Amino acid sequence: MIALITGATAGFGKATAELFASNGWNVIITGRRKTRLEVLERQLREKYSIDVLTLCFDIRKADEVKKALESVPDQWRKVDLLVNNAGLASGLSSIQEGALSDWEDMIDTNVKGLLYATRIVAPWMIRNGKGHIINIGSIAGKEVYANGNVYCATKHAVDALTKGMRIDLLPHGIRVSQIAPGMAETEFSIVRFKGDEERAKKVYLGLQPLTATDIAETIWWVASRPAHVNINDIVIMPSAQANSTTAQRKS
Ligand code: NDP
Ligand code: 8X3
Repeated sequence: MIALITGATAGFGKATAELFASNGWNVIITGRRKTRLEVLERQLREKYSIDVLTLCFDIRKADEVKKALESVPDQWRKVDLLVNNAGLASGLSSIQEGALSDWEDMIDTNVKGLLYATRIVAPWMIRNGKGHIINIGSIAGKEVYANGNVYCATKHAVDALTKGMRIDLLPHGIRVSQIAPGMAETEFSIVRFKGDEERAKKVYLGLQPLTATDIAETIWWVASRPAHVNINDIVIMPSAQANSTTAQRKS
């Protein structure tokens, strides 16, 4: 079995690559940070004796995505699972103050990047007569919160695209699922706040957030249902979080 996981250099993607590898899957891991990919490839090969293909590209760039994925040898095109995970939030600003570069980054990564990868891998799955695509959405794709405007819009787009993809790929026997997490402590907030680790830590202050492993296990569960079962959508939250704006924090 083969899983292609975008954004496998950190957080959910890395934990997912590890979990699938530990279950004997071969994995295609992608991201921009080449050294991290190489280290992960070595670790997975040594620890689990599986095969790993590393593809280093910027998912915002259609030509880079195309070049990398079209370089994939035939035996690797039998992808059973595509996890569209690469994504980010950049900044947390009102609509009147937001930076255009942040907006472009989020739209290009979370929406266009997901589309670029899907546009190439879905035809492989159609040719193989089977496949499963799991999109990583967010609670931000179900609700909108103050200053989350464009990030929330990109995740609402992932929500809509998941539903659309499910319809289009139905005749081809390809399952399409979404997992929409609430607060999870990864590099996500450090990226959102441009490397400000102190500010990032405050996001999770006084509560126990989800971990990357929680999400990897959810992805595993969704991917390992019997062939006649599709999990359309899962919203997964820390027990201390009720919705985007309501969390119970200990002082
Ligand atoms: P991390 O920041 O820990 O990981 C993000 C991953 O995405 C990295 O591997 C990064 O790789 C990759 N990525 C980002 N931009 C690009 C790019 N331009 N090209 C290629 N790869 C890219 O965050 P998470 O693991 O938390 O996030 C994973 C997904 O989950 C995202 O879609 C995020 O929106 C979503 N999510 C996160 C939540 C959270 O609270 N953490 C909650 C809900 C959803 P590299 O930098 O090496 O390119
Ligand atoms: C990440 C969760 O609440 O920061 O998608 O938008 S949130």
